[in-house]
Amino acid sequence: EIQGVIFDLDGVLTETAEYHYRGWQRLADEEGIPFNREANEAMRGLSRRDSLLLMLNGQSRTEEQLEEMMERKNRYYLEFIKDVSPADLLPGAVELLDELRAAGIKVGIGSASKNAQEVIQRLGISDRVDTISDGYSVTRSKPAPDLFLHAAEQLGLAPEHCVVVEDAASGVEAALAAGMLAVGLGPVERVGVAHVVLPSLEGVQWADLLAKLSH
Ligand code: B16
Ligand code: MG
Repeated sequence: EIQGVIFDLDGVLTETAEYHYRGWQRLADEEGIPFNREANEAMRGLSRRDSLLLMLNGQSRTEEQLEEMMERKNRYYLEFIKDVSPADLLPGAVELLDELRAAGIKVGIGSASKNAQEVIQRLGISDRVDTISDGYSVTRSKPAPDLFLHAAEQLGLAPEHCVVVEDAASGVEAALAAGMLAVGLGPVERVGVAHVVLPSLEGVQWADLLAKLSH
């Protein structure tokens, strides 16, 4: 029986995934590191540090240089999210959050981002979620299950009673490792190992989703 739904943030409730991409692209251009949208796909859901290490592709940098590059990318990202507002919620997101609330299903956020609190506040959905687990909550990031286990614990629910909604391969992997049901948003090449795959949350109704998850 499903008692809670844990949402990823970037790429699920809002399209900040695009801003992460632009931040990394700018950093890569400045550093003369080859990078493009396709390379960015592999970074979806990964922590800031893991994303940078992937981008560097084995090139060595001192810890100080890594810190500086992460900070620079984050500055670009913060610039992009300055204007985030409720209008930036993806289609279907608020409707589903409200439906879950009405159905007595608990709602958590499980985001690898250290900027999750700010984004959630800007989106105006703070009062629609019961708990937020973010980049500060655990040390091992996705694909480790820790972030979603943290969210489930905050909700007071056993993992098997939770569903995770994710747009990233690393996130779906984390959900499965946590022993939770997974809904993947996006192409099957990316999220195909999830129990249910949907293009987005647009038009998604809880009763339909629940039926699909129960198969
Ligand atoms: P920050 P999510 C993730 O958020 C993003 O998908 C990923 O692109 C980003 O690198 C990561 O957060 C860390 O974000 O640099 O803001 O701490 O998808 O788990 O909500
Ligand atoms: Mg995501």
